[in-house]
Amino acid sequence: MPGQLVDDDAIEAFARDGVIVLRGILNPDEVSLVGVGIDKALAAPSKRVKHVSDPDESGAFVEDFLRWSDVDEIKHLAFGSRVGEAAAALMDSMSARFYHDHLLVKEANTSQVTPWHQDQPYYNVEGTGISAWLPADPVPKDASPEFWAGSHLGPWRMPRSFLDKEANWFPEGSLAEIPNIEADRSAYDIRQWALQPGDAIFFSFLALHSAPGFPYEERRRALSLRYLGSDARHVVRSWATSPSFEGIADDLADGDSFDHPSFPLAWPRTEVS
Ligand SMILES: O=C(O)CCC(=O)C(=O)O
Repeated sequence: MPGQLVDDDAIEAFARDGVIVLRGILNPDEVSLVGVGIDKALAAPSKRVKHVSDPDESGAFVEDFLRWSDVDEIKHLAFGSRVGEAAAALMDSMSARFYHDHLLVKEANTSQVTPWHQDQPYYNVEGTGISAWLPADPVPKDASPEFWAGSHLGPWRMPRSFLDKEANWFPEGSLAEIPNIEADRSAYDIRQWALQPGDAIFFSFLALHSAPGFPYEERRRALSLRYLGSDARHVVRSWATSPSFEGIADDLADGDSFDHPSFPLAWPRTEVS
């Protein structure tokens, strides 16, 4: 039962805030899999890899996506750990279908911030979704992701490319812009936590979030595992989503559920090949 892992207070807090931290959700054997999986994936990057920092600035910010089918450690974390069960419980859903994994690595002394954004406007999803951000390395509070609590209840906001701020998804003017949160931080209920490997921040696909650069001598490797609630429905987009699921619109129509081999159930647990 999902309720055994996440109590009613946590479910209520997540519904209200759209973000919650769960400490020690990975078991001791799983903690090291996050870093091993990320390093394996980035040693042979996929065609989706993105370098999201200016080469003239210090450090580097690298992202890659959808590595669960070729990196066993990521597959185990996505489907075999308690993360999927907690995702279902927090979404108040009987199931959690795996959507994708997203690797986000800031090398030592990275100045590049992750700008404020919501995730769902980049996707092909209507309905409920949740991410679990799993650090492979200790993350001090001042370098950890930040979340505007309650923002998941507000409107969808304009997605833009991180570096050049281009509107590559929804057309200009079609969604509300993200407010300038940095200009008046005290006006927002911003949440941030120091993290250890094994912890996870769970956040709604619609929670506005950002992350500072990483001004430390160590790396900040993180894996976001993303899950869909039972009400999630496929939306056919006329643009390439991020990540893109090539050919998916040949199989799933607008409004279909994500019951498809690309999105296996993580909870209840099933055998995933
Ligand atoms: O790791 C980061 O810098 C930001 C995380 C993020 O945007 C996400 O996981 O959706």
